[in-house]
Amino acid sequence: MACLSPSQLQKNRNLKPRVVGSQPGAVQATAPAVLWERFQEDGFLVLEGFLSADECEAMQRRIGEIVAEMDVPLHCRTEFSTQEEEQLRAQGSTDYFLSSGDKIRFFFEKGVFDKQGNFLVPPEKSINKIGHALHAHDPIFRGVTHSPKVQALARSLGLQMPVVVQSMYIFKQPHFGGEVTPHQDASFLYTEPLGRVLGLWIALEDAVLENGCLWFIPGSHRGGVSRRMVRAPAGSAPGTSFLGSEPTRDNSFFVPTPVLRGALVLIHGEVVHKSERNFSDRSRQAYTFHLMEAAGTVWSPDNWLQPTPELPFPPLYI
Ligand code: AKG
Repeated sequence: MACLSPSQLQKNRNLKPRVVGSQPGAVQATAPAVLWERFQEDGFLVLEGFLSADECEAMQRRIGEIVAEMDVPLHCRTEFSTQEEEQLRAQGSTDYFLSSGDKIRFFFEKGVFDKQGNFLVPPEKSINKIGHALHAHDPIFRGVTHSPKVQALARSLGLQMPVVVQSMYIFKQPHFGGEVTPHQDASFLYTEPLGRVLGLWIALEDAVLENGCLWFIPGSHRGGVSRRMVRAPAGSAPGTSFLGSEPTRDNSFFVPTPVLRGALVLIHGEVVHKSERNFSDRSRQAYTFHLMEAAGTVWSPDNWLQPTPELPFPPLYI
């Protein structure tokens, strides 16, 4: 597995993010070839004005309802003190994560529960993300994921048989929404050949430096994958392990990518990206999902996320 050399990274340093469109509707007017070229060059592409404020609002309203009804298993709310109990908790949390691929599940920020499992902050302010199958189970999120706009975009990028592999609603809570450390999505969503996974990340609120916008290393999608998260044999702890490691990368290689509410950011499966902790008093909510071009692609059986009989990866074009 290859990763970028310092000289390759150095070449990328001064590239600026490319932004297409600044008004709602601008994206549709953009020539597909231009989109594709920019995306190929940088490994990411900002499409401002992809969704309207009303479309963003509808998703946020729906998430409010889902959170109001959420059921949080005890092992995700309790901090145990003995080593045995801690192991049980860790195993329970691992199972909760590993079996979340075809469900709607809730994942929390650190330190939001007391020892008894009570919320120390209001529940709706404690969630880090909801994953990993909103696109399959909720009509609003299914509607956005399979919308004519998204399908048209996928077609314009030349995708023949895209399938939806996962979705996440990311909260980036005010004041303590955690950082997302530098990574490549293909570390978790590995395919052969590489280059078949595409993230679509939609800003439901303005995402700026202060509330933890995305940062990218332009061009870093050309260097292969530096580590992979693989599933351990069933029943073993901790459930997953890493092959390889994430190299230390100079912060100056990253380009901040602030966007307005409604922007869609296309993320190549191998581009290195991150987001900082949100220290501001504004949240930075986003809905993101990943597509795989299924034509001629093998989804790694070692990935933590696997299609299930209940939820095979649904085709995007329906
Ligand atoms: C991803 O979806 O791969 C991300 O890294 C998202 C990070 C974020 O929303 O802060």
